[in-house]
Amino acid sequence: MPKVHLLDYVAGNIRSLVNAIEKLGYEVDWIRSPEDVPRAERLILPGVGHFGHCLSQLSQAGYLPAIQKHIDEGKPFMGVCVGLQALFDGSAEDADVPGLGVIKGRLERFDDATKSVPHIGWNSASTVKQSMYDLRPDSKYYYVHTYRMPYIEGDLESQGWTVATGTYGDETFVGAVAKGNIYATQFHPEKSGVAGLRTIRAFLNGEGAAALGANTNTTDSIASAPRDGLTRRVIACLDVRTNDQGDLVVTKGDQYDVREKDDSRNVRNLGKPVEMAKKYYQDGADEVTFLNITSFRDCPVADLPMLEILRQTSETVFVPLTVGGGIRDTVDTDGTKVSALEIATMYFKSGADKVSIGSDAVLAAEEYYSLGRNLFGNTAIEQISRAYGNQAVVVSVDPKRVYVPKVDATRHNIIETRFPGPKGEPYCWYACTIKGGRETRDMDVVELAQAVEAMGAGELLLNCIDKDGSNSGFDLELIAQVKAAVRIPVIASSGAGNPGHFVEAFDRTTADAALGAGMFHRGESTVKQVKDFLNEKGLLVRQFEG
Ligand code: 1PR
Repeated sequence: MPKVHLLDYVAGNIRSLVNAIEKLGYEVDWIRSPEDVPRAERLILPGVGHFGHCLSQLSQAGYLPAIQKHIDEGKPFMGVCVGLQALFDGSAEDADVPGLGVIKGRLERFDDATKSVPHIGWNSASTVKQSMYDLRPDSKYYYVHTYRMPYIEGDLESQGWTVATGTYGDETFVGAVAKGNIYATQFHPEKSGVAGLRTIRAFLNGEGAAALGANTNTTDSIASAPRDGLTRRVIACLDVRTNDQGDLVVTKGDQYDVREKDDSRNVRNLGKPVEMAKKYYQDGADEVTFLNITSFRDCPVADLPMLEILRQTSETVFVPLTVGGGIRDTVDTDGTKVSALEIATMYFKSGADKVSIGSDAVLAAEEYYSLGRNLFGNTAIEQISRAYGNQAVVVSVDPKRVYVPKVDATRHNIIETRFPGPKGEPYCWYACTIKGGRETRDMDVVELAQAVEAMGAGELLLNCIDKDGSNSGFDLELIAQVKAAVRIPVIASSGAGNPGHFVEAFDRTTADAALGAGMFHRGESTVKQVKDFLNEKGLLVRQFEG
């Protein structure tokens, strides 16, 4: 099997990259010291997390001269995400740490005045009438980043680079660059489905470099490329737990009750997690989320069944995988303390791209406010986002409505609702819950959202207990309240019953993504039908490439 060398320089969730390379028939060999670099024929520099952290690690370990030499010798080199950013002079993310300086320019932060940051989701990598590693104008690629290289027409081209761009809001940025033996992508090709595998293949087999710059029929100029190429994300969610027979099943509740309504009160069994995730990927899901809703309390941490589910799923599903449930400091069955960061690391090594934190986030937010909004770096959110980047940390929120008769009836952030309470109350606030909705806390959803954003969460998965399993549509009032409170992306969840509900979420709120569970599991609509309907209504979606 032909080999490709991957630089293993920093803790990162790069299992997916390995899986993608192996899927293409190549063997991964690890570079674990600068002395190993000269034996690499093709070298990939993956990168997740913080620019300064990655570059400092590379520099301290003595990698930078070795990488530079590899590049100077004309051997194939590919950088992914921070691996692309590393090629530039530097980044505003850490102004004190220099990049490799192979490309002139500095990265800047996306402007979050009118859009969510990080930029998360499927966007274009468009080139101007030029072939570039099999990137295609109609394909979409998965990006997740806060800093970007602004695209100035002609600038990089005048230095001999071929450039592919994406556009987010009114900002056009560098999505990929290539010259000679160098290819680098801001997006994650290993998470970009078939389109991503295609571009990795073009790097590995040398055809991308050979054809670089050849004439194609793509866009005339970047200015004429479609504006704002970010698609509406559709996420399939699988709630996983053991049933009464001890089997691991996908289940789905109504208002978080996952047992049958008949006398049996069995846990609803809707299918097998790995099979269902694969089906949703093939239907065009933009992401798949697994929530371990019982946390498998009596099992040694290293044997968590979710780890095996992730390992198997990530071998065939090349879109981002999120895993949630039980991510908190804990004590193992043998009495050993295990930190939330260690649990997250195990998940990342098994193929997860993001972890989702529920109960622990609420408790951490309570502490944040009780300590006068000060942070000490010790919460699970802070630790995991520091090590893996904000984009790797999702906070899953399980709020439920509390109705009040008048504006000053509570200290909480209220809304005036179009759906009054049982006694006609015209206002409500959303109380955060923990332990799968079993315990309600004196914290509202706005307080939680703002606290976890301050801690470094990269995204919110906004469930709603009142709506869960109802098939009656998302709680648009809740989504609007949370979106107005934070800058990070918000995933609308709970209540989806038909494709029209997804259109509503995107048309009537600024939700960044929308998630469905029961309607997909029960076969009422497929992910494809949802995306086709969004497309019909003029909302940009990623078309699945088989
Ligand atoms: O608290 O960090 O251990 O995380 C536990 C995780 O498990 C949380 O993300 C919490 O939301 C989830 N969870 C706990 N109990 C349940 C339950 O159902 N009994 N599931 C549960 C939450 C909610 C959604 C669901 C949407 C869409 N599931 O993810 O998929 O509501 O459903 P629908 O489209 O069918 O309406 P921790």
